[in-house]
Amino acid sequence: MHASPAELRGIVVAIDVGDPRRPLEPEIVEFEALVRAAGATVLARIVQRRDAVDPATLVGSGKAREIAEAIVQCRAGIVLVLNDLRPRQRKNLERIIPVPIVDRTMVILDVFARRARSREGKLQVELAQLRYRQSNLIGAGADLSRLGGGIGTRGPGETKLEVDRRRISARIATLREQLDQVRRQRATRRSAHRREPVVALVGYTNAGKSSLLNALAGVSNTSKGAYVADQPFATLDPTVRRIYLAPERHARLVDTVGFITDLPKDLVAAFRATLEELDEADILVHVVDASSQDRERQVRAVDTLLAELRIEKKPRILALNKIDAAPAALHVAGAIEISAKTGTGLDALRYAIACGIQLPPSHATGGI
Ligand SMILES: Nc1nc2c(ncn2[C@@H]2O[C@H](COP(=O)(O)OP(=O)(O)OP(=O)(O)O)[C@@H](O)[C@H]2O)c(=O)[nH]1
Ligand SMILES: [Mg+2]
Repeated sequence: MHASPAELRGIVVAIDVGDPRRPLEPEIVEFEALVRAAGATVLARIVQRRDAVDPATLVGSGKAREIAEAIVQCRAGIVLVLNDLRPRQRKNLERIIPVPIVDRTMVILDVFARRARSREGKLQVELAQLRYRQSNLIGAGADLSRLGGGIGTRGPGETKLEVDRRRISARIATLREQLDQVRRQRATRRSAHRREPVVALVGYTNAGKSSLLNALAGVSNTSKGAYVADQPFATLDPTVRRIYLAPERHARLVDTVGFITDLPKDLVAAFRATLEELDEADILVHVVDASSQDRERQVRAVDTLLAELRIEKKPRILALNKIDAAPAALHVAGAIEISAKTGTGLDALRYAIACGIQLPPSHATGGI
């Protein structure tokens, strides 16, 4: 981390267009969690209520000056904008606001960059970051984890930008080749395993997918288990475990990257191969954080993404997780109530999975 502490102290800015179908509060709370996961502190929140975003400066120009003053007062080093910024808006805002300005997509890309562990994960994140920079005319070297080097590297000269652009295109081509290679290797590995049914966990980030994987596989969260944490995008790389369903019946359970509302399209494109693991699944288990007040919005976001990935027609089980912490009155028809933490409902879930995947009779009879 090259940034000085002041640069990681941020002010969160959002436009509220007052859309009753999309209240701002859950989105801004989620954004602040992303900002923290990216390593910055939120010093203040500035929300502007207006009918539409300003095409030139996103917020009104008076508001932009107010933000500039707040930066001086709080000694903040970065502005984090919930709304997506167009290149022109960023440029105009940078004339008024004296610190780097980043939008939600950049924050999500940065969280992914911090979490990537596998070679494929790292390649995918870098590809997504470069594609985003390319389409937003942001110079190379602008990423949140190198804030000192200048996220929003305010206006490198034309020539520098040209050089950056050529460098970015060349690097994108290399990354694509390397990813293709990793993917071919994975496809070969996968076909070698292709006997047992595949069950994929899908769900909003932080819903408890990795905890459920560990619980069903009978490993603890701390030791050999998949990484569990109370933060968005703890998991980036697919993890597979063999799980027991019933006597003589096992399945391969896949845990993968969580979803979020408006997952940046460059990320979806870069993570297509990881998400393609879901294509292989015989059944999906949609894990919902039943304890979250935001659960309905989260369920809708997952449904939307499943449709975008064209896997919405796969057999699917709705699992209401964290039922130990959920309101007592919560009941959803057809859903299975579970707790990865206490083990509640896990037998019912195994049973539902076993029924849902309908193995051939030789497997299903329990080995008579
Ligand atoms: N109370 C309660 N907390 C849970 C339960 N399952 C998971 N959690 C907590 O929820 C948080 C997120 O759990 P993870 O398993 O990392 O969630 P995930 O869906 O894999 O999240 P990402 O990988 O970030 O998308 C952790 O703090 C868990 O301890 C549960 O059944 N009850
Ligand atoms: Mg996880």
